[in-house]
Amino acid sequence: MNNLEQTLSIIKPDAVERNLDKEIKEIFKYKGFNIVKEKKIQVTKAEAEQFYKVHETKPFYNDLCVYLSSGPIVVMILEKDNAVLENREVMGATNPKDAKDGTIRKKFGISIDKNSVHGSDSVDNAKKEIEFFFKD
Ligand code: IDP
Ligand code: MG
Repeated sequence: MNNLEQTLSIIKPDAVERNLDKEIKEIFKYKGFNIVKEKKIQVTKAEAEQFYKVHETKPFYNDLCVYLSSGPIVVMILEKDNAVLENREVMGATNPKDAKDGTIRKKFGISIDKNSVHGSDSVDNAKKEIEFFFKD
C-alpha cells in the first residue's frame, strides 16, 4: 500500500556553514525523496524558540535556539512514501556518535547539538512544521 507523506527537513547552520547543503540534498534525492519546496533562510531567536517550543523545559533549549538562529539554514518539504520515518532513518540518531554508518548525522554531524539536520518526528508534527515555514 502506498502511503505518500510529506515531512519537514532542515539543514542546520553547522552544515550550511560547511557548504554541505548540496551534498545533503543529493542524498535525499538518491534515497528517493522529492524536494517539493525549499528555501534558504535565517530565523530569529524568537522564531527558533517558537519552532522548538516542545523542548522549552529542556536544559539545552536556550542553546538550541541560539544555535538554530546563528546562521543560514535550508528548510525543505520532503515527499516520499512513509517520508516521516524514512527521513528519520536517513538522518540517523540525534547524537552523531550513536548514528549508524551511512546516515547523514554519522557522516556530517559534529556533536549532539551540531548534528547537521532536523526532521519531523511524526506525521502530525510534520504538518505543523511545514505550516510553520511554508504558510503561503
Ligand atoms: P531530533 O533532532 O533527533 O528529533 P530532539 O530530541 O527532538 O532530537 O532534539 C532536538 C534537537 O535538540 C537535536 O537535534 C539536537 O540538536 C538538540 N539536542 C537534543 N538533545 C540534546 C542534548 O542533550 N544536548 C544538547 N542538544 C541536544
Ligand atoms: Mg525532534
